[in-house]
Amino acid sequence: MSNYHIKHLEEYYQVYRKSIREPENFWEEIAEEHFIWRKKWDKVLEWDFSKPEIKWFQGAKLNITENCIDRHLATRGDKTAILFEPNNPNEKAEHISYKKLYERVNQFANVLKENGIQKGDRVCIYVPMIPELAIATLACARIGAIHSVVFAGFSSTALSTRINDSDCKMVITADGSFRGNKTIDLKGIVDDALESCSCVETVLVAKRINSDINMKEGRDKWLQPLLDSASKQCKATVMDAEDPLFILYTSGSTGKPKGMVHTTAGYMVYTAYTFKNAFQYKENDVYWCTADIGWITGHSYIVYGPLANGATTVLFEGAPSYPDFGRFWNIVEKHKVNQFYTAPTAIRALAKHGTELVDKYDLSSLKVLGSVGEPINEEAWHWYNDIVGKGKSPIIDSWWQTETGGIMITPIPYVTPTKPTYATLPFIGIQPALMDETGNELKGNQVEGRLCIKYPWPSIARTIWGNHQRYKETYFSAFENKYFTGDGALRDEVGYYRITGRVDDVIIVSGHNLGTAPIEDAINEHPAVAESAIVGFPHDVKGSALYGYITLKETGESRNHDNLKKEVNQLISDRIGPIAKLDKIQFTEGLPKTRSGKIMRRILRKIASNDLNNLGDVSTLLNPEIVENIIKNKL
Ligand code: 6R9
Repeated sequence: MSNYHIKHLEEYYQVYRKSIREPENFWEEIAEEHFIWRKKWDKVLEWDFSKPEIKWFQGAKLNITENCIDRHLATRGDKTAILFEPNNPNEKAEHISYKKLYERVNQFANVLKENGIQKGDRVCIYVPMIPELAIATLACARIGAIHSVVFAGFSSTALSTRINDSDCKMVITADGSFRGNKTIDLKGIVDDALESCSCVETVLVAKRINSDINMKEGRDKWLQPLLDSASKQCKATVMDAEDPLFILYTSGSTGKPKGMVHTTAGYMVYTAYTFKNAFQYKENDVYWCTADIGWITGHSYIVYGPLANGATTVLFEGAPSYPDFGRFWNIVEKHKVNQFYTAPTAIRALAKHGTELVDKYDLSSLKVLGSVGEPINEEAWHWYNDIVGKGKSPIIDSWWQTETGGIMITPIPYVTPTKPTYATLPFIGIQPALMDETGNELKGNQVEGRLCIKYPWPSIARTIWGNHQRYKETYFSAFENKYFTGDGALRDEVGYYRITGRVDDVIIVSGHNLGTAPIEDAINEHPAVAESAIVGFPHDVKGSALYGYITLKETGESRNHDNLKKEVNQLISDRIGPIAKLDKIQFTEGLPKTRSGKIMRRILRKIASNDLNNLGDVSTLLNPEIVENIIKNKL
C-alpha cells in the first residue's frame, strides 16, 4: 500500500519530497486508504497561520473509536489490544483483547451517557495507570465528550485549576493508586480539589487499592456496579473532523497551564501514521511506551496511535525502581516487548545502577528503542544503544511536543542511520525552519537557530481552550507565518537536526549563545556523573556565567570534589571550548524535575541568581523536597 510504511532511506526521501510538494494529495491518500470514515471530506486543508486557523479534512465525519476498535474486530478480535502490567510483579498481567476492549469502552460510554454526559461536555480523567484510564478516555471519544486527562500525580490545586479552566462536568478517578510500595489517596485529592470546583456534578470512582474513602452523597458513585449493569453496545457518536477530541494541559513558562485542544480527524491520521513508521510496527509486535497517559506521549503513543494500527500496547502501572531497578527489563523479557519507548531521565536513572540488572534479562525481543521528552545526552544514548540494545536496536530520538500532537523529527528505525544526540530528519510532511533572532530563515546546513515549522501538519493543536489570543501570541507571533516551537536546534552538514534545548534556557556568556544540551552532554560524559543541569547567573564581566548542578553515580567510591570540578571543566573545554566552562559547580543529590521527567531549569536559574522569593509553584514537581536541599547548599 502506497506510502504508508516506509522501508528504506531512498523511499523516505521520495515520500518526504512528495509530502512537501503536494501535502494535500499526500495526506488525502493516507487518510483515504487507512481509516474508516462515515463521510469523506470536502476539503483536505484550509489554513492561515496569521489568524491562526487550521482545518484538516473539513466536512469529514467519523468516530476515532471506530478506527481504534470496531474495525479491528473482524480480523483482530482476539488479539490483545491492551496488555496491563500491574505495579506488583506478582499480580497477574491482564490481556484485554480488541473484542473485550470494545465491550468495556461501550459499557463505560453508556455509563457516561446515563450520568448526563453529552457530546461536547468536558470530562476530567484523574485515574492512575490502570486499564480504566485508557477505557475512560476512549469512552469519552465514543460519545464525543471532550476528555481532559490530568496526570494522577498532580496536587489538588493543580487538579482544580485544570477542572475549572475547562468547566468539567464530571471527574473520573479511583479510590487510590499504587506506586512502588506506596499507595496514594487519589480520592482524597479529588475531594480537596472539588472544594473549589462548582462545575463538577458527578464523580465516578474506580476501585483499585480497596481503601476506605468518603463518598459524597449525590455526587460520588462507584464505577464498577454501573459498568456491570451497562449494555456492551453503544453506538459511536458521529463527529466532525474538526470537533475537539481532547484538551491536555501543558505548563507555560509563565501564567496558568495551557489547555491545548486537539481535534479528531487530523490527530487520528497523524498519530497512526507516525506510530506505524517511527516504530516500524508490524502485526504481532508487542509495543511498550513507559509514559503516563496523563502526558501527550501516552495519549498519542499508548492509546490512539497504537490502537489505530491494531497494535498490542503495554500499559504499566508501576515505577522503574520497583521492586528494583531491573523492572523495565523484567517486563521486556516477560512480555517479549519489541518496541520500547521511554525518556532520557529514566535511562539516566537506570544507567546509574550499572549493567548487572540489564544483563540479567533476555532482551533479545527488542527491535526499536525510543527516546522522548528531553535532549538525550551522548552518554545515556550510548548506554541505551550498547547495553540495552546491544548495538542492534536502533534508537529513535523523537522530538515533538504536546502542541504538535505527534512525532515531528525522528529517525525511522532501520531506515535513517542514527547519530547520538541527533533527532535526525523531519518526519514525512514536516517542514522545519531554523530562524535567527531577527526573523530571517537560516538556509543551508551547518546553522543553528530557533526551531519553527513552516507548514501545517494534521495533528497540530488548534487552539488553547478559552484563549485563542494566547495561542496566537505563544506560537505564531515570534516569527511571521510560522509555528514557533520554543526550542533551539542546529542542522549539521548532512541536514540532521539536533535539539539544543528550550530557547528560554539559552545562556549568553560573553556574547556567545550557549544551549544547555551540549554542555550537559559534555559533563555527563564524566564517568562519575549521573546527571547535570546548567543555568546562567548574572556576571559583571561576562553578562552571564554558568552554574552547574551535578548529581553523581552511586559508585560507593568517595571522590575528591575539587578534582572532579577540574575534570568536568576540562571535559567541557575539550568538547565545546573554554567559553563554556562552569564558574560554579554544586554537587547535589537530585535535580528538580517535572512529573514527566523534565529538569526544571527555571527553578535552578532562580536559585543560582539568588532570586529565592520567586520560585513559583514547586508543588507539581516530582521531588519538591530537593529544592530546599539545593538552596541550603547553594554556592
Ligand atoms: C512529547 C513531549 C515538549 C518539549 C519540547 C522539547 C522537549 C521533547 C525531545 C525534546 C530534545 C527530544 N523534547 N522531545 N528535546 N529531544 N527528543 O515531551 O511533549 O511534554 O509538551 O514537551 O520537550 O523542549 O519542546 P511536552
